[in-house]
Amino acid sequence: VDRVQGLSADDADRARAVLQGAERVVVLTGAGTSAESGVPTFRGEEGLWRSFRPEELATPEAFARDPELVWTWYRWRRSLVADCSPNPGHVALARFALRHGATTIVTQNVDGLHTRAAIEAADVGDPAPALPLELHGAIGRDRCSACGAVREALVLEGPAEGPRTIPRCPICDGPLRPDVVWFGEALDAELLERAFERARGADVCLVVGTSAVVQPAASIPITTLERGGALIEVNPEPTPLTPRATISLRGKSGPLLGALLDPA
Ligand code: BJW
Ligand code: ZN
Repeated sequence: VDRVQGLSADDADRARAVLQGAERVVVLTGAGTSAESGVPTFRGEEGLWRSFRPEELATPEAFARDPELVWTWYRWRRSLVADCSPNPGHVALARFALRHGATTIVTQNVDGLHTRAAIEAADVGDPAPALPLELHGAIGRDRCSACGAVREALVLEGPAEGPRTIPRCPICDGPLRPDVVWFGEALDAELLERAFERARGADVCLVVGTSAVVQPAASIPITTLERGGALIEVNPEPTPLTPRATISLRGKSGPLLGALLDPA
């Protein structure tokens, strides 16, 4: 297999041919896929964690120690995401998945933008083939840390700023938390198994906008490679996956995904 790095028209053409010709495609997306929608990424130049250390906020220990601080961060991010819309990258992925039967979108993102793109792209049709497996949960849902009940969050509960008590479970009065996966917490076993199963069976894994450092998600593309499939990476920066990529395209997901996935 060729290992080509750096963007040339040839690489993009080859990647397009591989994707359009593939029978089964698995797509793994990360925060970079939503960057052009205005959702900050986690790591890098303007990452969310330049001003907040991850271990201070995205862990069960942080929530136990200072739930107010953690909720303030998530409320800010919820209101931010509520003002964002799917970008051309989300739309191209959704349209491709609707058209190209055996495509599975697996996302680490919690922003719900793949789901919104799927519903918009399907119009009056069935969005199901373009709905993502959301490995790290959804920022728009609350989960009770005592009884586990999950509900859609009421985004506009009270003012965005200022001290507030943390929301309580309507069933058991336990403290609610965002329905996301923090460091040290297990991913949903059934979702994870489905993602790896699709990756094992895929002719190509398209990896978009992830730094590929958070496990176990970062191992999904390796599974496709080990089964003889191709790995195509779309990212403005190199990642730990880049040396193993069949084709590595350096650039932003919005324009690149349109070029790779839209019909001729
Ligand atoms: C663009 C772009 C543009 C910019 N276009 N691209 C094995 C080895 C080592 C460690 C571990 C291991 N297994 C587990 C661990 C520990 C840990 C881990 O991986 N740590 C590493 C960091 C070292 N993993 C876990 O703890 C996981 N749990 C687990 O394994 O549990 C085991 C267990 C089993 C049984 C019982 C109990 C436990 C859980 C991981 C949860 C991650 N959670 C977060 C927060 C979610 C909630 C929230 O959002 O608040 O998920 S962390 C954060 O990182 C978030 C993301 O989904 C995730 C990945 O980040 P992502 O998407 O890659 O974003 P960035 O910012 O890193 O990268 C953006 C990329 O976009 C960059 O590359 C840019 O260049 C690019 N880009 N603009 C395209 N326009
Ligand atoms: Zn409860």
